[in-house]
Amino acid sequence: MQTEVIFPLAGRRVWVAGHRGMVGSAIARRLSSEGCEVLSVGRAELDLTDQAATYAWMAANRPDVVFLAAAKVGGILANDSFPADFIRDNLQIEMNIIEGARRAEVAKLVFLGSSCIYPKFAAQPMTEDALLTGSLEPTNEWYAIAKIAGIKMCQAYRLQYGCDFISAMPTNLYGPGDNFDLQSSHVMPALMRKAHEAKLAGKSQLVMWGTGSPRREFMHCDDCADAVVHMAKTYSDLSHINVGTGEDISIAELTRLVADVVGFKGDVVSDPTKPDGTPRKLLDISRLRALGWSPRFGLREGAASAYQWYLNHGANGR
Ligand code: GFB
Repeated sequence: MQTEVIFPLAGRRVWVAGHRGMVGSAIARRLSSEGCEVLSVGRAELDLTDQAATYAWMAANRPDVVFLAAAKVGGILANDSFPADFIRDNLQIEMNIIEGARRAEVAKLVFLGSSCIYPKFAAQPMTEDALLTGSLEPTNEWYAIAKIAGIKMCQAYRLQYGCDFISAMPTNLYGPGDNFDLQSSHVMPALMRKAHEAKLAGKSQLVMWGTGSPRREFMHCDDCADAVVHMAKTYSDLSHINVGTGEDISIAELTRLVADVVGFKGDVVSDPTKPDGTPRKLLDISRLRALGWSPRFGLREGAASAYQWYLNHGANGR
């Protein structure tokens, strides 16, 4: 089903806030085929937690469209270890860019959140209506509250000012440009790096955090970028939209899949001192599918392409 394009991007000035991150760089790549001008600004030039500087940059550069992919992100250990950093930095970035977009008369803003906004024990798969119906997962409730605030800001700005600001809630993402630092990263890049280093070192064990029983949904960042660009062109309403693949896997099964992709033949051992987090985070993507979008990447194919990127760029590649 081909949905009507209500907001063409051709000829527009499009700012990807967070363009150097995994999702932001994927969105910038995806926009190259839209006939628009892609704007970007590095951290050295603009600190997005600085309100005055952010307003001034937006007033001077007048983007027509903003993809708000800039955020302080991290895996379960980073979120659990630095709650103040995650809630403060993300609230500041969102408030500065969303209010800055109103002041600069931005025609369309797409705010990117995360599937951790939903209650820890939400019914699975999680629909957009599950938001705020139960308590959050303690290891990342700080980040989750910041992202829920971003959704609410976009809704409030639509109601009070008529701003066409929409929200996309991606599931766990992976792919080129990911963070491979073993302390701050998410599970997919962490397992990939650990399996790779164990293979090279001839080690017989690969350490998996937690019990391995939690289930997660993994979406390639290029699929996510394609989905949020599609949303920018076809969606304008109050509700946020889930962005995922509609399929999940246990962490134990993921560990075996990554070991296989990497070619690590040893044993997997669990580290019970690390948290499991939410038992399951599978998104219902019916609303995204109703917009005429469906995922392209299969998990094994996506993991293999992410591993190839890691081999070409190393742990600190960008
Ligand atoms: O990807 P992850 O850090 O984030 O952890 P969440 C997912 C699951 O993988 C947890 C397990 O059960 C981890 O215990 N895991 C196993 C590992 N081995 C590892 C490892 O080596 N590293 C990591 N990091 N995990 C995040 C939120 O939750 O999801 C963020 O904290 C964000 O705010 C992100 O929302 C999308 O999926 O548990």
